[in-house]
Amino acid sequence: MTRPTRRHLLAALTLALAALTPLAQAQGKIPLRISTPAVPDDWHAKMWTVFKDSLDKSAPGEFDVQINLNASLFKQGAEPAAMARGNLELASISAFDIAKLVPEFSIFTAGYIVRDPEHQQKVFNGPIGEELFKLVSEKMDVTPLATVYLGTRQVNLREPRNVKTPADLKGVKLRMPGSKEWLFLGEALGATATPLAFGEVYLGLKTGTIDGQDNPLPSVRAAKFYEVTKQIVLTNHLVDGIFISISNKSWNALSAAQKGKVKAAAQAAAAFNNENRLKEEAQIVDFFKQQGLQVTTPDVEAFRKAVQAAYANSDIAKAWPKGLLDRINATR
Ligand code: KDO
Repeated sequence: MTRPTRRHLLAALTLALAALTPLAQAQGKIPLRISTPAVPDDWHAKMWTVFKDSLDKSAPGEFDVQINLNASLFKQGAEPAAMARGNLELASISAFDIAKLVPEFSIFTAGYIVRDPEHQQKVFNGPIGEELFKLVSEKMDVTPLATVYLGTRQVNLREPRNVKTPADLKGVKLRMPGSKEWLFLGEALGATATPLAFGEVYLGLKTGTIDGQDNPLPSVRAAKFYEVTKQIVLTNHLVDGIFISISNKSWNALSAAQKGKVKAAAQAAAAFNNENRLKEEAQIVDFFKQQGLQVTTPDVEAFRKAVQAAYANSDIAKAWPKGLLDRINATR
């Protein structure tokens, strides 16, 4: 065997160093492809521009942030699989997306569990969030970076109806996104849950293939559902959250400094969304009234009782870790 020359050693060293350097970085900018079903005028769509601007400032020339709105890159709910396959780097995934692979997380798909936006931030930014996000990383191969307040979900009907209790929603074809946990929530509200992707809801309401839908009010405005509905029932049934998450493949390829910058950008984006959405929610009812919609208040306690009873007796709740509900309730 010949002795390795200085040149051989140098070449081997260069190769070893290249293996340690994130591949995309060696080739130029690191691509960060984002896919979301959000419509451009909604806060959780606009927040991605905040994310991009933040990274352009903290890491100029390092990342190529590509924002794809309106589910134009991947259809709603398909993002986690795309991230696991390496076709997508970032998305804002819902508790419902997570529950499919991490059943423990389904507790956050249940109505009337999280009390308000502040409670939501405390739960996810504390030990409960830490434990559950660890499970998410292990089981889904994505890392949650920030908790985004999507808003408090309300029922929105095509034709006005006197709705006081869940019994008053009997027979109403209420559109829900398409998964078992979403449909369970719709049924728990007393309606007949009908699965449909977000992008098809406007037409469904217009043509009458559905009688109503549920969403946070800023999204009802941004997606213009108020143009094709006549009533909002303030059920306050779900303080909804989505989680800015990055695929572990891209996360693990970043340097510690890059990780810090990407996480800070995600948190700035979430803060932008949360602040603006809360502000809008505080005064949005007037907007709908001006548009001619009836905004009514049901017997929220009757809804809470019925929904909580439906979950307590469900298979969904069997996956909730022992004591988690008490810990969530005790979080102040
Ligand atoms: C919806 O389809 O009703 C929903 O609100 C579900 C959320 O998890 C999220 O996907 C959201 O749509 C989209 O981002 C569009 O706002």
